[in-house]
Amino acid sequence: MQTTVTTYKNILGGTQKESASKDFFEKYNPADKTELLGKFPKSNQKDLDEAVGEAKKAFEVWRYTPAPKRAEVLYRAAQITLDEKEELAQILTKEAGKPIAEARGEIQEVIDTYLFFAGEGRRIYGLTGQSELQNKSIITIRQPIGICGLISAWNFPSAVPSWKIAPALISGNVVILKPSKDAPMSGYKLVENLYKAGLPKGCASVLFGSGEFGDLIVRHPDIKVISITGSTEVGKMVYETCGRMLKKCALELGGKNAIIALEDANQDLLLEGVLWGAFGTAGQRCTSTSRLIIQRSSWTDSFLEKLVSTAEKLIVGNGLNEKTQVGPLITASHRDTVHGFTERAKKEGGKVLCGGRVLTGSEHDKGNFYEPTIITDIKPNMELACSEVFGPVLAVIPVNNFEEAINVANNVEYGLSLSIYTKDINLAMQAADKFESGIVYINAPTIGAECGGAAAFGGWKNTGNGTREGGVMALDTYTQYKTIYIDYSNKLQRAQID
Ligand code: UN1
Repeated sequence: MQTTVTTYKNILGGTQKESASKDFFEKYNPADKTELLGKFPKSNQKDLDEAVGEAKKAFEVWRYTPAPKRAEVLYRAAQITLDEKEELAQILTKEAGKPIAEARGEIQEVIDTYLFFAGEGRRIYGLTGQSELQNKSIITIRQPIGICGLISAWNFPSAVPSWKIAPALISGNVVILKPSKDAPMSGYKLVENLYKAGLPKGCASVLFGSGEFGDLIVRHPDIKVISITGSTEVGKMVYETCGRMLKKCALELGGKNAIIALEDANQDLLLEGVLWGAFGTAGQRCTSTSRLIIQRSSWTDSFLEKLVSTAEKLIVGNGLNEKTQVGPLITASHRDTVHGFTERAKKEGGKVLCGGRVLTGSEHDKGNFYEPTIITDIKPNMELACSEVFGPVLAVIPVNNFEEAINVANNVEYGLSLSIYTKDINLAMQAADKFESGIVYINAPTIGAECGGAAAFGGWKNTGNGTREGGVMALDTYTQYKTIYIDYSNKLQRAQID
């Protein structure tokens, strides 16, 4: 029985503030629709203008704070996040539904992200080069851009905002975060903890709202950088607006990721990898494995049987239960969308090996649960082979050989994460070369990207616009170059002009 419901405020420039709209939206637990998790403000233009005003003032201080000092805030935030890891993981599971072990992993990702970008505070390297003239130097430095509008998705409501916040702040920018209305609390906690860690007032705001409010952020003339994780459809609209306004824009959009299983694959490893890639987070990752492209071989049938029998045993339920392996889908309407894909796949000739139904009965009636689903005999041009489902539905596409497997893997509009299971190093490396994707895995599933150093995260084709989160490359979104010529010849020198 629900007793008290928390009514949240925005964090506007460092202090809690009600929205000028005085209006709210409600957020329920996807595993238990009777549990109202909180009421959140529906922010409007007035709130945004106020947050921008605070951000502008803060930027003038933060941009001139030495980056190693800025880093200290991230180090402290990492420690606070570690101290509160369990509490934050519980909040995450309640709002996004993912099993608690996955939620703990996601909070660890926040910690790792803060630690990595704090380290960058002692680097943020530019470049020095050679001048065409004597007694002249050229150095190029990176400088912050200003106010960054960060719009995040519900499926990674802690890690993904941290991928945006950390590189933005370490580079000297200030941020306004709009968490997804379907998982608003984790983003709020992130910013709250940054303030606990000593972030100067105004450097970060959290404004709650829906997609329409996100659009106000994208259109605000004083917000100079937009980073959004969401659907390809929304990303295209955002990019159009940013294009017109000449804003920097980072897009992390849809995926249709695949594992290729060659006939020499280690079957035990493959089995685990496919199950985790397809059904981890109930398939609600932009990196989820939604296609298994399997080379026809003597073991294909027995492997699929084993895959099915293991998938059928996965425990689907409330993520707070330590035994749960697959949580709910985020909303009932999203579950209906997922179910629509399986229904249409059946009509197109797909053969359902397991799942394909909305889960009902006892605990399952309370939430948006869907059976882990495996559908085989999917042809490369069918809807299930091409469209992003964002749910626990795996399309099995049998192929005859390596070349066909590569062609099928690339035969989609998206290009986020592709994987190959083989013991043949030559074929593994040829696949890595030919895959049309930003991320490649060899003998590991398509999920589980890291955030540090070389681990650039992002996709090719309709998955994005070429920007990257994670890795040092993330700094490209949040910095602009400035080239400084120093002429110490004491005379007017002219470079070659003919
Ligand atoms: C996402 O689904 O938007 O690689 C990000 C992974 C996670 C990130 C997914 N670390 O699966």
